[in-house]
Amino acid sequence: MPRPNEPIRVLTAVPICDGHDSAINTINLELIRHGVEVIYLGYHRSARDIARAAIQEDVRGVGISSYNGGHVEFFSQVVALLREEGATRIKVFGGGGGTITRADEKRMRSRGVDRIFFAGTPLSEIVNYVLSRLESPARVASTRHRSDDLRISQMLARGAKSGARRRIHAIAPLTIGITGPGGAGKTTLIDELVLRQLQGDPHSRVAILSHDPSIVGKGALLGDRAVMIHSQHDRVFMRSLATRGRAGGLSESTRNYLEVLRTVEFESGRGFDLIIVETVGIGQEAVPFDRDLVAKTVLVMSPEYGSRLQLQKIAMLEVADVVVVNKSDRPGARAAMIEVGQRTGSNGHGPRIVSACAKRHRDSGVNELFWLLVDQQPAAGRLARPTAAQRT
Ligand code: B12
Repeated sequence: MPRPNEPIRVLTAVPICDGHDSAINTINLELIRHGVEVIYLGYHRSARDIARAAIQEDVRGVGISSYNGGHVEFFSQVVALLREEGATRIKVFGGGGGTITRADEKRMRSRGVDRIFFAGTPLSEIVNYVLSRLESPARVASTRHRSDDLRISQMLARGAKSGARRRIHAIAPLTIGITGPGGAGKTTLIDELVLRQLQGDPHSRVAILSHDPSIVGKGALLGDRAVMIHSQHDRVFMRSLATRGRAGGLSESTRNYLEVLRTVEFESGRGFDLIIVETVGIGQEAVPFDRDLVAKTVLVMSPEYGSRLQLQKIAMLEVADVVVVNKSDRPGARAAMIEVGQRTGSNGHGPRIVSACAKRHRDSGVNELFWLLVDQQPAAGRLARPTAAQRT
């Protein structure tokens, strides 16, 4: 579990059927300002999604903001699910203005909720609670009912400490590195790739390491989960990582974490089939993936990169295996495909170039990318083969 001197990580969310996210957005920013790493799951989230994400993210606390009622049951359910999975030390706290009464709070506390903040609470009181009450790592109670998620989380925590080498599966998972400037649609694209993998093979497992930048001298808002839909699936393990001052798009722990994920074994005897590493939004000069870190690299761009001259400066165009020009519905997307083709064709390296619109359901460009990545792998037997519909 996390070391005491590491930044405190908390997960925050708004319950299902509730879109009141204004309060939690304010609280997130205030916590980040005080050095906390906040994994924000977004609004309209089920208790199960929240509990699973909290365990996968190895957080010390879960903060819930609830306004539309049902809070006694909802908060209690999150506590119960965490306990069921063996993660009894993750504290559940939150608020909901005047919609949570003192009487409700009593009932919630009796069911294991750690703290409720009422309307008018100064933000400093919330920050003090998180910094003092969640100061120590959330150690895991000994239970025989540990979920795969909790087991993998513990493996990652041990792996980050020791950096020890481990036995890697005979069939190594396909590891794909996905990078590109902020706003190019990396996270949405990953979610769509995950969907295709899950649909293509009903037993396959996917892991995602997703990076977001730390704010200098402060915490970080790790918000990729809030954008993802398919990656909340039971067969997906996701860990959000803050860069913690490391330049280049990845974190100090990325390599160790990847090594650990490659060794994970499930009851079926299989490991992860696909591991996806997403960098922070990168600049022109960045080449985030060492050759030995991932098997394939994908650069995701939007058509709005500026002039042809700007393309000359993008270092990843020299080394990426595939370049995705995303947002193909935008004006200029066709011209961008031609310009990127001319730019990459001239360096003799020749990455595949794919035009995609990741936000579109069943997009043929995403199908093509998935097919390209999966089919070129020696271990493709264990990866989801593209269906006929996906190949079109
Ligand atoms: C702003 C607001 C909206 C905005 C939401 C904007 C947004 N993106 O969040 C809009 C206008 C969109 C909206 C819509 C609706 N709203 Co409205 N809304 C409010 C309002 C006025 C303020 C809530 C707020 O953000 N407060 C600001 C925060 C910072 O202050 P606070 O609530 O006091 O919270 C403090 C503590 O509780 C604590 N806290 C809160 N959350 C958390 C979380 C953590 C982790 C921690 C540590 C602490 C903490 O910290 C704060 C600091 O002091 C409340 C009424 C009210 N006065 O509470 C109604 C209210 C919540 N809304 C209500 C309703 C009914 C709706 C709608 C269903 C209306 C409709 N028929 O369409 C929709 C539903 C929207 C949806 N999709 O869910 C009702 C809910 C009634 C109920 N539960 O029985 C309320 C109570 C109004 C009322 N009196 O009827 N709403």
